[in-house]
Amino acid sequence: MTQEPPKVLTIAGSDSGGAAGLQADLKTFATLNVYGMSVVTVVTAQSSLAVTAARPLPPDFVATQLDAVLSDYGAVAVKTGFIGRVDLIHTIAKKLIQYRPEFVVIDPVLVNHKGEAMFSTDVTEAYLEKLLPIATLVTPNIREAELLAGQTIGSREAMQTAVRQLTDTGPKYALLKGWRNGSEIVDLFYGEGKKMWLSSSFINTNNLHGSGDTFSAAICAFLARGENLQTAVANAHTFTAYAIRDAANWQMGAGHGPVNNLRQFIP
Ligand code: PXL
Repeated sequence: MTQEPPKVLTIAGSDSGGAAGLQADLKTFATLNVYGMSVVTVVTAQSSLAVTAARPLPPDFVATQLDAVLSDYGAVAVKTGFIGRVDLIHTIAKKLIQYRPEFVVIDPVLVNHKGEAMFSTDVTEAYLEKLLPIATLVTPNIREAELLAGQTIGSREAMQTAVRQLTDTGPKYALLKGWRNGSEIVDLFYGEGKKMWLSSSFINTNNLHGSGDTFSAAICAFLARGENLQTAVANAHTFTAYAIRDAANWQMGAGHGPVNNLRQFIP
């Protein structure tokens, strides 16, 4: 008999193009041999070139989806992706408090791939007030951390200040991603007395759509498989670096294409 896979849930938007959002998460979960579930927050019409429309789902319907999966299957690890609305943030926070999954990874989707803020500041404030306090781990990129921490981040020292500040707002751990230092991309993991710098080579590519989603989904998968948080982050970092490198020269669409989150990976 095949052993039951560990269960993980993404609370995220749908990307009709399949590069980002819950599609990136479910592909990553499957590749890493965990059972993936998805609660949809928003449905987007999206290509590699643009998001042409986005329809948020009503908060009570998101709550009903969460009740359905968490009251029955349950999930060891849960991640949030694209939410973008204060009312949805409140609903999701309430349900996570009600069901208390062991690991909660908050990927605060606040900026687009050009680094521009996508939502008004009340969304950032709602993350700080409602979701970060119940997170095991928060995983902003540099621009998102700048919005959350209210300061610019342009050095290793500033990264250290930002992760300390982020963990002061509630999450046990913070992973700050994507500081470009010459030919290197530097990430910093911090929390509960642990600190780990991660680095990978800068790759000049158009194909990073869904790379952040893939990283946080992989962290959830490794956590659900029983790794400790630091190892889960390190494995997910390696998985994501390979996913980016593999797809660097792909031309899947005319624009900002996906990473290879289907690559077989044994840590
Ligand atoms: O990569 C962030 C992201 C997450 N979820 C959805 C998205 C995007 C970016 O395009 O559309 C649904």
